[in-house]
Amino acid sequence: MPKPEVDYSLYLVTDSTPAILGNADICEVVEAALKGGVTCVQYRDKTSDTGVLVATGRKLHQITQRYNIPLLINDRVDVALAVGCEGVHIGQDDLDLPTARKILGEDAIIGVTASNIAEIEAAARGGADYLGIGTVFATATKENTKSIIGVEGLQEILLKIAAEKWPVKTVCIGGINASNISRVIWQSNGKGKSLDGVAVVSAIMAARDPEAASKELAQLVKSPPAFARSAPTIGQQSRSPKELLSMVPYIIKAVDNKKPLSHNMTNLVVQNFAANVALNVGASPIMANYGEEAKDLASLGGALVINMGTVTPDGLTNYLKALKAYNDAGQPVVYDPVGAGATAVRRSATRTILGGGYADVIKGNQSEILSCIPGGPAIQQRGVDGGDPSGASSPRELALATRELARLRRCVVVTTGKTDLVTAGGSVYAVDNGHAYLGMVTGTGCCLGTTISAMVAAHPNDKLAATLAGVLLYNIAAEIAAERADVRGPGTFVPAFLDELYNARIAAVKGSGEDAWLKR
Ligand code: 3NM
Repeated sequence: MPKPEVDYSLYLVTDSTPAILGNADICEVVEAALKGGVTCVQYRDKTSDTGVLVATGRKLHQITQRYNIPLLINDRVDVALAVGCEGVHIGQDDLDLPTARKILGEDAIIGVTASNIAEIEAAARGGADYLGIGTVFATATKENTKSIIGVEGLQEILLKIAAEKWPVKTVCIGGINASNISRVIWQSNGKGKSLDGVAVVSAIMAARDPEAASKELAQLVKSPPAFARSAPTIGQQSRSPKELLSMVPYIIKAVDNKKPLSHNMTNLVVQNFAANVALNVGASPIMANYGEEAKDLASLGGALVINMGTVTPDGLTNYLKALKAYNDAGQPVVYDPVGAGATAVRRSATRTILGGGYADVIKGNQSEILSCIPGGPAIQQRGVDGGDPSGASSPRELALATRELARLRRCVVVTTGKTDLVTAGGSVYAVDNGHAYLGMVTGTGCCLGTTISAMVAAHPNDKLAATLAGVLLYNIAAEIAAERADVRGPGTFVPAFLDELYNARIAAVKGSGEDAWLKR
């Protein structure tokens, strides 16, 4: 007879320490959690004597049986046998998987903690029923966690399991709570392999009302996060350039109509220029780097630009707050990983930001985009400009890398350069417009992010078309400006560029002159 299917979707791991359980009774908390909707329970107690473990395990098993939910024991195969429960969960330092299987038999559920590909492979090949993958986020609940893998690490592991077609189930653990559970499930959902569940300790065991906390988590496990409503979908990923181009004037007009907020968290160098660009493409700019303001601003229906131009520890905290506020409100975020390949601090900040929330659009130069790909080539960028990094790719490799990042992140990616590349994970669209002056004036790369934010805010249901509209408007306005008789170099180019952003918008609104610039 095949083993019964286990529902791992909301997996409770208990904790008996005063810091988590407080004065509560473990059996009462577990019963409340079962009422609230947890689907699997692991009794984890690292300190009690064997007699207490067996006695408590038996009590817990009586309760879980009433709810027809499996009970697993952490570490202790002997305790699981004595309790007669459904299985065990073993860590890398516990009894090995083959021995545990031999003792408990084929029908037992055996889960294994694993945090890297080698551990995953050994456990999957060794016949584990499920893997506990972690530590996803830093947590105070477990001492000596080996590595924080983030959502990117989780994605890498799931991609490997999908590629190898290992039939093992997967649950992630570490720092998961109501604020991030839907996002982690949605973002880690890779090609062909999504998580089977999420394990939590403190989010339920330390909750004042464990039943309500479990109910909320069980609901969140089933609901996609707010930002997923308008994330690029398969059907949107590959369309003819003609179809996308025909939408450009419409999207520019929508910005003019809606005057969406463009909330920029950007560096001091470009604030003034970014505000002027936002105004001239028809958006309403605000330069607000303080994360506490983001919740109010996110409710105004605009988009956020996180430009990592001058990253500091405080700045990073502010970015994360704002990212969460916009994600929760389902409003778009454009992330510009400025200088991501330049220093260890920026590489780490990039991981933290991409692991800390969802960016609808990631825009950067070649080095920056390559630095955003987990396990991607080691890039050494010289400064924040796009020029000639070591590890430079061929155009084809760059297009593939751009698409890979879009697929991994389930977002739109723009790689800027002489030719700009835009993709949502399907076709990669190349935009050859623009002018060399754009590379001779500070802030022009950053202000493309501002322009895109206006477009995606005004046209949120098709972020690929909106992003492409922003890239085209920006580059073609630059070309027209550079050709003007009054422009004699980069200095006179700047005011002319602002003029032409404005003129292109007005032409789109009036329905005149569209062809002239769309022909470019
Ligand atoms: N195992 P919380 S992290 C029990 O990484 C456990 O393997 C982990 O607690 C691992 O949900 C962890 O309160 C504790 O963050 C998770």
